[in-house]
Amino acid sequence: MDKPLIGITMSRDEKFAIGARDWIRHVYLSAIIDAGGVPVPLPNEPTTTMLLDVCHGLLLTGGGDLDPARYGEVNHGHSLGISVSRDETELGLLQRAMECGMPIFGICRGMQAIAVAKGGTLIQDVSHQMPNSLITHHQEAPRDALTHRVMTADDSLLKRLVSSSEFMVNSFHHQAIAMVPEGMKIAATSEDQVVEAIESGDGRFILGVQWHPEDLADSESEAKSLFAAFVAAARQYQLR
Ligand SMILES: [Mn+2]
Repeated sequence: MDKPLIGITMSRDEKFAIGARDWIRHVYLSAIIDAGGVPVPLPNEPTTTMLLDVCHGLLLTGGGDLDPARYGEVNHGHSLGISVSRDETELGLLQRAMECGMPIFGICRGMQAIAVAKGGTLIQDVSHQMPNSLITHHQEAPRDALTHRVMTADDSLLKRLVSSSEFMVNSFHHQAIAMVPEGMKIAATSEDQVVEAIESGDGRFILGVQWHPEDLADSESEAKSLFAAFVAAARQYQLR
C-alpha cells in the first residue's frame, strides 16, 4: 500500500553566511515517518505549489514571524525573522491545499499561518499585548519539557483525537492568534486565554496547534495521536 506523501514547509534564513538557505528540523520528518507518511520538504519557491499537487497532506512548521502586513497591521517592532519568500510560499500552499480539501496540520507559526490565510489576525507579542499573563509562552526549558496546561474545547476534533480535556505542552512562541477567522474555531486555550489550537468548523482536517508536538512525539501520547490522525486523514485524501 502506497504511503501518503506529506508536504512539509521549510524555514528560510534570508542572510545565512553563504546565501539564503531553506532548512527543516528532522523531528518534523521523523514524526511523519513514524506515523506512516513520507515527508516531502517544500522549498520556499513559487513553483512549490506544483510539488504540493502530488502530496496528500500539508504540514506547516514553526519558525519566524509572519509579516504583520499580511494581516493588515504595521510591525510594532516585535515581529522578527520575517521572510517574504516563506510568507508567500506558505500562504500560496495554504490557498491551494484549502481549494483541494487536502488535510492541513499547522504547528506554532504554522497555526498562525492558517489563521492569517483565512483572514485572522495575530497578537504581535504576547508579553507586550497581554502583560497580565502569568504563563511563560516562550519557555527556557528544553524542547521536550512540558511547561503549561491547555484545555481542549468540548465537541472539538482535538479533544476527540487526544481523548483528554486538558494536558501539558511545551511552548516556544511569543505571538498568538488575536482574531480567529471565519470557518475556524478555537480547539484549545491556555489558562490565560491564549488560543492554543484551532480547527476547521466544517469537519475537514484543518488543525493548528501553538505548541510543538514534533518534539513530544516520542514521549507524549497526545502528540503522537495528532500526527497519527493527520497522516490517517492524508491517507483518506489519497484514496479519495
Ligand atoms: Mn503557549
